[in-house]
Parts: sequence; C-alpha cells; structure tokens
Amino acid sequence: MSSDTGDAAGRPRQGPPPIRIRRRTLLLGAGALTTIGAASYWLTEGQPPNPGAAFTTPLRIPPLLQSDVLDGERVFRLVAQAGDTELVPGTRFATMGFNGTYLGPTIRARRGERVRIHVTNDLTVPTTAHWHGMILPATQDGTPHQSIIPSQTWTAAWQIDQPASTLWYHPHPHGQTELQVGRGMAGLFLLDDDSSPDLPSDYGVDDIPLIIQDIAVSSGGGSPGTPVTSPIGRIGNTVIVNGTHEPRFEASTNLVRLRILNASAARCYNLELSTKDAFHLVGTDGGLLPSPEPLTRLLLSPAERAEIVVKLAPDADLVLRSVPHELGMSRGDNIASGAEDTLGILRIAGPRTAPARSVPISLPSSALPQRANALIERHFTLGDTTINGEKMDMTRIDTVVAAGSTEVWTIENSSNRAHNFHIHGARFAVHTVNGDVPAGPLRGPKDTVFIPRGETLELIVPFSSFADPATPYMYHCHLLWHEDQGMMAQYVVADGGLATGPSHDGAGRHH
Ligand SMILES: [Cu+2]
Repeated sequence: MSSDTGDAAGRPRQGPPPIRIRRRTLLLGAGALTTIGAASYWLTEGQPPNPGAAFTTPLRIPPLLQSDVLDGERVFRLVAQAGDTELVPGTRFATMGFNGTYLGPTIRARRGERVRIHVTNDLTVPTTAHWHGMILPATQDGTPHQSIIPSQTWTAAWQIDQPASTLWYHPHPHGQTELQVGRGMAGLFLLDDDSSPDLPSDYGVDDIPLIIQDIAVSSGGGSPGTPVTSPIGRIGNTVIVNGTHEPRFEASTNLVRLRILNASAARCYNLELSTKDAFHLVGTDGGLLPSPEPLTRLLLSPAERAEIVVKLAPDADLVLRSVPHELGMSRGDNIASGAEDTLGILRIAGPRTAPARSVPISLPSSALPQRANALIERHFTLGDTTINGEKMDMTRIDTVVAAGSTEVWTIENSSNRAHNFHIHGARFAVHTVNGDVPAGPLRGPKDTVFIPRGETLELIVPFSSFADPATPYMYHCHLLWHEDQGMMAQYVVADGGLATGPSHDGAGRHH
C-alpha cells in the first residue's frame, strides 16, 4: 500500500500525472460555498486523467453476518457502535458502524424465511435500524418511531416475502440520519429466492458488494460535521469503497457481478468503465431486470442500488469511475454538488485466462406493478426541503393508503434543487419520466429514484397488506441533509375497506 495518499490540501492522489489540471476558479453562487477547506474542487481540461489507475489497496469485502436458526427463525445480532477508523492511511476519523467501527456486516436471507434481528445500541445517542427496501410491517421498519436509546436492544422480526435483491440497512433517527450514515452506519441486506439466475453468485469472489461513500479529507485530518457547502448537502472530496481507500479488486473470473450501493449522503455517481466498454445492468433497487441492459453510463443517487455485470478481457486492468453528470441545477450548484468531478471508484484487474462465461440473455425477474391496477392518483410537489409545502411532523399522518392497493404517485420537482424520492415498504415501477416511457435503468423495480430539478415522474406503487393505522411508514428525499431538514412525510396502511384516503393536496382522485 502506498503511503503517498494525497497532496498538501488532502486531495487524493489521482494516479498518473494528469495532462493538465488547474484550480477551479470560484463561480459559485453567493453563500454556496463558504468554506472550501474540506473539499477542494478541481477541474481538468482537455484529455481527462484516469483516476484510479494506480489504486493498489485490496478491496475489503464486508463479512457475511453469522446467524442462528432458533424456533424456525433466522436470528441475527447487530451492535451499533462508535470508534475511530483509519479510513485514509495516516488519517483517523470519528466513525460509527454495526459490529465494528465503520460500516456493517452483510445480512443475507432467503425468501420465505422468518428473520429476527436484535439491534443493540452501544452509541451515546439514540439510533434506529431501518431495512431499506424491505416489505414488512411498519412496526418493524426501524423508522424514527422505533428509536433505540443508548444501551437498549430493539428487535425486529418478519417473514421475507419479496424477490431476490440487493437491499441495505441504515439508521433513520429524525434529524440525525446524515450524521450517522455519513459516519459509516450502513450495511447490505441481500435477499435470495428460488430462482437461479445464470449470474456470478459467489459472494466476495465473483459477486462483489461495493458500498460507496464520500468523505471529507483535509490537510488537518478528518473533518466530519463540516459546514454544508452545496444545495444538496455535504460533499466529500475522497471516495472510499467498503471502507477501502484507493481500492483494487483482483478478479479470479472473467465475469464479475458488482452489487453497488450509493451510501453517500448527497453525492451522485455517474459510473462508467475507463475502457468506455459497455457493462450490463442486471438489477435495480428491488430485484432483477427481465434481461441484462447494456450501458456505458449509470447514474446512482444516494440509497439507490445497481447490480451490474462486467466482462473482463484477459489481463484486463481497468477502473470503475464516476464522471461528470447533469443534476439539473445551475452550473455553480452542480459544481458545488460534485457533478463535474471525475473520481476513481475501483480498479479491477482481470485474470490471465480467456473468457469462459457470458452474460445471460434473460433473467428470472418478477413482474412490475401495472398502471391498470392503480386506482388512486396522488400528486407530490418537491420544494427545496419540503414535500407539498410541508416539513416532517412525527405526529401528522400525511397520507392513508388501502392495504394491498396500488396507486399512482406523481412526483414533481419544482424546486431549485436536485432530489430523490424513497418510499418505505414498497417496490415501485417508474411509469413515466416527463410523460415519456423511462429509459434503461428506470425499467427495473425501484424503491428510490432520482428526480432532477424540473422533472416529473409517475410511479406505480403497490402497498403492503400490513394494515396498521397507528404506525406510519415514511416517504422522503434520500439526500440525507434534505431529509434531516424535514423533507419527509408519513403514510399509514389502512384496512382494505378504505377505498381512498386523503393526500397532501386534498383528496385522492379516482382514476
Ligand atoms: Cu432532496
């Protein structure tokens, strides 16, 4: 491992010398960037460099969490804890994690299994454990309503009943989510089912989890809790994957499946391979696509997941990187939000052997919810930190849906900021994007979707059958600073007899 980890400003080393680099002049809006110390933004001119080409640190793989089967339940134990972790060689950060001081182990369970998860809070502050993407009763969801006070243990139990997918877990304490997730409280929750896709599936060997977070590294060391410097939240200047700085993965097979989670608070990643070759998207938040989708770029906003398959030529040596993208804001706001950064994510080395395995033609995907089944339509307007003009109120139920029903939720971003939208307890389909049929990555099952400024998405949302008028699920922006600012609302699932329910802007409309 190289000890040359950064320049005097703490900017991570970018591999071979770039052709030309200049310090970005400040063309940011007033107040957009009051302190630039923690995150210096650089822009390249001409031929971009290849950040990540010199990464050498072996990629860490989060361990699979051991479980016991007791009385027909698969029992897991998590302990939320704080500590300090050397995330970047020579620099220790105040961090938080599950069963360790940074990130958490990977939980894995099968469709049909009953799971029971004991979560002990060894922090000095309250936390929660939310199972992001899981279809389960609201009382088990780990929202701000299931707070775990220090030294207490909370237990969630439910039966897994949804398709194979890459879910995750993270804390959800009201107003404190960005701090706790940003310090490292995140882990994957993989679901299996009885389908056997012809995909790489040997965890840590050819089926590789990638938990991407950005952190702020400055010359003075780690600086969590820096001021907010962009309209979408805190943007770090250094990327770590599974807690590994400058990671390299040495593949032993020519076909590699990457399960990618954007666990960053605000930063979006526009992923591509340094070879510019196509990779194949095989799964989105809620499960597999009907067939692999060849892509050369893939934008992932915070909390979104993607499963991609990368085919490696013999002796391949390439980089998965993030390249500039459009967030729909002003240029200054986009720059402050990291949208013009080029960042190495993971260097991947291929085996010597010739390709032996191919990308499958079709995949065992589950059916998406259909527009024809949706009887109620609701409209949600995103403000800068509001939903339908309101901020989160733990005591207010914003929306009531009927158990087992399907609705159309139209989400309109008329604010000045980029947002995304996450609905708890549901796997939804994106029906339209600005009135058009959605493109590739939005054709799969989703639970979180990016909504650039000025765009309107129609979602087909099937709700669970777990009627509980007393315990709400959340829907919110998953840019965590926005969420903490109150960009969140609550819905409850009522008994099926209720054909309609109030929405923010009046009554739900019948279709
Ligand atoms: Cu937002």
